Amino acid sequence: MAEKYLNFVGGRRVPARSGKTFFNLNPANGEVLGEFPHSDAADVADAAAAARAAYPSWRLTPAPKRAEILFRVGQRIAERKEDLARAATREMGKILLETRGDVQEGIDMAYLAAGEGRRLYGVTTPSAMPDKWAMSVRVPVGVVGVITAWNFPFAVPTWKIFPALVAGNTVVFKPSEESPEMGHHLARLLEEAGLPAGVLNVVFGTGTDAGSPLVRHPEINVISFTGSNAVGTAIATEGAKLGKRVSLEMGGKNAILVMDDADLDLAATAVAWSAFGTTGQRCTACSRVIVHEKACDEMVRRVVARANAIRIGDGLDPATEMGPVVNRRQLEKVHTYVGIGAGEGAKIEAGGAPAVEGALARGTFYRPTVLTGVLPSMRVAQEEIFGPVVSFLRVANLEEAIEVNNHTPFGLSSSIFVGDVNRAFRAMRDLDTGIVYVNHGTTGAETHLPFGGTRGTGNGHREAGHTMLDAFTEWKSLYVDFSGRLQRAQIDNN
Ligand code: UN1
Repeated sequence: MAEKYLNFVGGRRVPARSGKTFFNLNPANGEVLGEFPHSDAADVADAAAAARAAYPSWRLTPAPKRAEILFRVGQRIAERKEDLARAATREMGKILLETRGDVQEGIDMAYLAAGEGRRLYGVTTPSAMPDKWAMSVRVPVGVVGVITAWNFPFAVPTWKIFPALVAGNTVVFKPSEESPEMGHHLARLLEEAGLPAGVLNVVFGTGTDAGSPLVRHPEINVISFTGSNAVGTAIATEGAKLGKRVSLEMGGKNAILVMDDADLDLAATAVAWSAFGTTGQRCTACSRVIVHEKACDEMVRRVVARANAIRIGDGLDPATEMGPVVNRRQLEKVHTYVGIGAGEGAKIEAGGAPAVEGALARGTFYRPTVLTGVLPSMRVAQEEIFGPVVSFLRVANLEEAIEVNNHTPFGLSSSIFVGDVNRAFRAMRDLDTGIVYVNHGTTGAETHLPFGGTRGTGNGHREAGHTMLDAFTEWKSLYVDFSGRLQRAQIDNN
């Protein structure tokens, strides 16, 4: 019997009003891990009402007190890191080494956001008038709707929920239906750390039935979303009509540039980690290698050797180096893209098929895949695949490499392997992505730097880092006139 989980609304655990449920499956073997409420608009309305009711007193709770809860959450996550990592591996597949990192990112974020409780800096500035004080402060926006993806089922929700909470907002959180258990654990940790009832509410379910009503609900002031471009664009459109603030974190088509003077061994290791880590299912995953023609054949040889050597299997097995793709639909999508690439003229140098031998047949596994002869305009070089597939594009020089990198609808992360410091700085300046790495792969952003991308990756917001509060606060300007007379700005002083 699968364990039954409930929504978390106003501090109580409740089923969906409809009584409907869905099952959470392990992508490594099809095992049923849990049964969760399949929520709809009625459940979202309950959660939004609870969040609204909790808002007035949470807003007025001193920020350092709000932060204390986050410090305690950070400690509790650290104590439970291994169990949390195992739960994440079971429900979404990536290997334990990486789910430990996912949980660690949540710990880092807890301490980072908690630190804001004693900062939350405003700005003071002189008034243009005598005997008058001027300053601006951050204030919470209200109720925040959080909708997240399954690939970082712990870290990414913390990037949104912790800053929203420390700033004084209350939250309704809809985790991905592919990773609901981690949403449950996060809520439990916050509850145990002393978060008052209603400040965080969780509704489980699908984007269509629970996510859309959350976006449309009038009590939800901000939507913070991580997921696909199609859904993010629909949320932005809906949010614009309703006058909501929408912060979007969407796809990537991230590239590693490899120049002719690069350390090719290091570059190949970084390509393999960035392309096949998390089974290629990171929004920061490397899906293109843009390589100088003099280094191309050698790079292909090295990356193909690494791809063929990767041990595929259940992420709970310490010997496994790459886990499954999250579900069958995604597996089919990945395979379809490889077919499209081959149809467009790319050569499959490694992988190119699901992995089905022995116990792998029970899960949704795909072989690490390397495509060569890819041209910038091909669909496999333009569209996000979100699987363990990397394409090689050959270029003549740095300028062409940068041009090719920037020629996609996305701009999340990019990287360059190069020895020459002048070329490194040119790349840092001209690569049009929100994150640029030098002599490092495209994944592994740290929580205390802004995270996000240009062009189709987002809508201008950056998560975490010193920008973490921007999506979740309004600026309020305050003027205090202590002259005892009416002073007319722009008139009396000119
Ligand atoms: C994501 O894939 O949605 O930079 C987030 C990284 C991780 C976060 C990835 N720290 O790869």
